[in-house]
Amino acid sequence: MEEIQYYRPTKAIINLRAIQENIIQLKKHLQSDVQIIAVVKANGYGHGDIEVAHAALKAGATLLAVATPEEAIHVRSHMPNVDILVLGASSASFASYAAENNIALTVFSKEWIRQVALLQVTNKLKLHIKIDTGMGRIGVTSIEELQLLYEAIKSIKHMEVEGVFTHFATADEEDTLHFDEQVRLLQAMLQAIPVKPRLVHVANTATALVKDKKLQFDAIRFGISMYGLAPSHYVAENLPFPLKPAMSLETELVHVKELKAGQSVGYGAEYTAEEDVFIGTLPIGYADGLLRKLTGQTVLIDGKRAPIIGRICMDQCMILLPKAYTVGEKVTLIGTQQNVTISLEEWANKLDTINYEIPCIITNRVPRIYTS
Ligand code: PMH
Repeated sequence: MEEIQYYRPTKAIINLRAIQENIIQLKKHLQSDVQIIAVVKANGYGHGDIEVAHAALKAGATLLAVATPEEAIHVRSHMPNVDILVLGASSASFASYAAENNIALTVFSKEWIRQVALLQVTNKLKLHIKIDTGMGRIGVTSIEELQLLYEAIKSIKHMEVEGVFTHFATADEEDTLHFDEQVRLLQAMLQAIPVKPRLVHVANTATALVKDKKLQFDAIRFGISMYGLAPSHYVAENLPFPLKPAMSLETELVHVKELKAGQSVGYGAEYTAEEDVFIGTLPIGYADGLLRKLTGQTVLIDGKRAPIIGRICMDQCMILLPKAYTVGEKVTLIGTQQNVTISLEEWANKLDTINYEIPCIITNRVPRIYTS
């Protein structure tokens, strides 16, 4: 493949080896024969769906999960043979493409089955029935609804119930009240299906890592911790193996200047130097995902923390330097320099959100560079 030349030093480095090691460790933790579904939706949680998918399959994952038909089409266009499951709702009109291209779809409505039946799809359409046991998002909510849906699917020749699944709302929390109720409902619902489908999968990362191993069923859907991040503080404290974060975010100083006491920086002239200081300009801004609320967040330069000062611009921001560094000096926004680490969690705390959101907000303008 032709190497793309980048003329701006801002890049997200994705360590594919870390992704593979997270999967290899997970595999050791799983009961034998439990398959790993690599969740590569949302462009692989911002890490790059295709590259992550290849790495995950090499490390032992057997199936890919995406959220939307468009994501499935994208993966299929690069990977002709892998099994793909769309976890979200697909419009009935996608069924023909899905059947022709071996893409399994999530189903939770009899009406949807009726609409697809009218299309007279001739290839086999693989379906995974979604049961809503307490997430309240998509899925059948009663045994009766489940049985009617199952019968509707069975009545159509080219449709196959390949899987059945549910999703837990609180698997990453210490309190198990809601979780236990979901498990109870799940068991009752599973018993109502006459023939067990090939793939029962209910576990997300948190369930797979810290819950009863029986809930691993036939496959687990491995998302956040494949990327080396823990789903919550609670899970982080109870991990069965250490995780390796895959993404770091780097750039370089593109400009360095001395600011005299009283001079200011950026829109709104919000930062004013109290003494003579050195200021560095970084070629990264809110259009790259460095949200304006990250003012005050530190970055690493020469192994030291330096704060982002003033308002973050669309494409650039300024940092307060500990001394006069030269243009081209490496700056790490997420990652490690000389044993000092800025984690995605640190950004998440600053933005009052969860680590899941951080790699997703790093926009497409930031090239993903892969290392292994
Ligand atoms: N399965 C489904 C249906 C999901 O929606 C998700 C994550 C996963 C598996 C993977 O979960 P994990 O990353 O915790 O392992 N979905 C979402 C979501 O919709 N918002 O945040 C995470």
